Amino acid sequence: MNRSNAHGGWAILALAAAALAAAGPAAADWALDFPASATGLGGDIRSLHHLALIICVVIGVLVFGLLGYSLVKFRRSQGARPAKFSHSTKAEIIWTTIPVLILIGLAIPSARVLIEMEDTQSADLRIVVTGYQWKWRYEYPDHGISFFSNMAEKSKAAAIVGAGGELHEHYLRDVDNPMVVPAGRKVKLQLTSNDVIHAWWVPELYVKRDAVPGTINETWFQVDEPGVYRGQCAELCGRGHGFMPIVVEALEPNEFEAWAARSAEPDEPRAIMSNASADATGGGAAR
Ligand SMILES: [Cu+2]
Repeated sequence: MNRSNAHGGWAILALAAAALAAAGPAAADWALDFPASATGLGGDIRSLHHLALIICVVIGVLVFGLLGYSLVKFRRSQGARPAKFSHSTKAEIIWTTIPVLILIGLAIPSARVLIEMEDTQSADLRIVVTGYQWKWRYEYPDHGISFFSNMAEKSKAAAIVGAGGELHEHYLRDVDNPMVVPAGRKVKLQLTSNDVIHAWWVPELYVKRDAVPGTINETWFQVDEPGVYRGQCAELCGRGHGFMPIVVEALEPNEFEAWAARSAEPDEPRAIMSNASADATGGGAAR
């Protein structure tokens, strides 16, 4: 590269930096870190991530700092002479022991969290989640409730050019029938799929699990506070992948029981008792 080319390169870089700096509105939504957790276990997962990240950053700064320092301090132009030794038992013990201690320090909390994540026993409620192209079906076997969860009509209208829909606050993240769960109770999910691989993902619940045809995957969560938690399919599953959002509505346990009693009645539109009628309704509401 000749001199004028080099100058041209810097000018382009400076222009690009100026353009990036000017893109203020795009930077407004910029954020660091995972979302705050709505579940106790999610908080543990987040803390574990922070612990591992801090250890990695400290190691990275130390190693690259030492490397940079050595490169500058012991450069040939300063008359540095390389040492002649080829083995150092002391150094080998140190550089083996320290990483082993770090790994043990990480393995203990990791194993604790992993075991808890996989422990779906003694759940208070079981929900069977089935992925479809492109919607979800939620079944509550103990309550006789089963219904489809489609993207809300409002988002569908907004997704079609010329349909006159508005880009509202929860555009593409609204459903007609949310999954309803009791807050403060352990909810076990059994996930499967009717066609291709989908993934049920709600970031604030720290739950993301694949829904695979012919297989049942299990996971669980326990929401601390009543509220609405949103997510989406996280496995590229076809044309409508971006249009099968997830909404979890956590209610007080007594409100949940009331909802379940209401929904288990056959004339309630959101509750479909038999598979045959469920398929008919779901098919009609499909995109
Ligand atoms: Cu999907």
